[in-house]
Amino acid sequence: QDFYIDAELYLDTRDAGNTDELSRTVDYGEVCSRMTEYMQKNTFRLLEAAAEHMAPDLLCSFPSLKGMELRILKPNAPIPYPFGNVSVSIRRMWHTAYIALGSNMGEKETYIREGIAALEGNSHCRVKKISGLITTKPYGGVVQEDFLNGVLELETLLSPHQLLDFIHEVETKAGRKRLVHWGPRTLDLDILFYDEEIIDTPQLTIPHADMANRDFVLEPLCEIAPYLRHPLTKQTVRDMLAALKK
Ligand code: PH2
Ligand code: MG
Ligand code: MG
Repeated sequence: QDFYIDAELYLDTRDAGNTDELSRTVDYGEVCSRMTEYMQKNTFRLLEAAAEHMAPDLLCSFPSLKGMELRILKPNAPIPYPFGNVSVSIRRMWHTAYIALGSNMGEKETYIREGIAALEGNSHCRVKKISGLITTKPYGGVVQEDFLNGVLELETLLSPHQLLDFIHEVETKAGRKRLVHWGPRTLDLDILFYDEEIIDTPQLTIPHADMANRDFVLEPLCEIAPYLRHPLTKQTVRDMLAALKK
């Protein structure tokens, strides 16, 4: 079948603009070759599926791409009426998320390091920064072992709910059993922030609702992102930590 593909690429062009060097930008010819190859090698029933799979392939193959709008058009769709094209258009971006890391059972550091490795092993995730790990007293009233805590910064193509499903999978693979609410755990991964998004669904609350009361979150977060602002209170992480210490 014939397809037309229309791709709008989002990237910082300033450097290429100033230097006039092709190596400082994305070569649109290479992008076209990759898209053509992708459509020849893969088969999908739906235009939706072709777009959904091709966008991350491109965003992972060209690291300076921050996002893209991708439209796949089918000029010869089997519709018994006169028409121009049918098309599906999607916009996919790299998003920045902060994830809290916690463990208070067994080899705590190993659980956390393996959790980080699992995130790094997902092609739709890139771990950008990892805080130091700190030992903390259990918070929340349950008598249990001390925790090891940290925070990481992640770039991801996953949506917030996809990211939540993925970190649950990683927790489960670390042998996490949900027995006591706020009880002992091999590995706990909590989404703190996802861009500036505000989400409140039964499954997921972003920003993390209790962050301002948790020094074991704010301390490591302040190490890697002190001037990050809470999208609701507009406070920086640094100010949240100072307020909590008071
Ligand atoms: N996590 C909890 C409950 N209490 N206390 C510490 N110190 N660290 C944690 O990660 C932690 C906790 C529930 O997620
Ligand atoms: Mg938690
Ligand atoms: Mg959790």
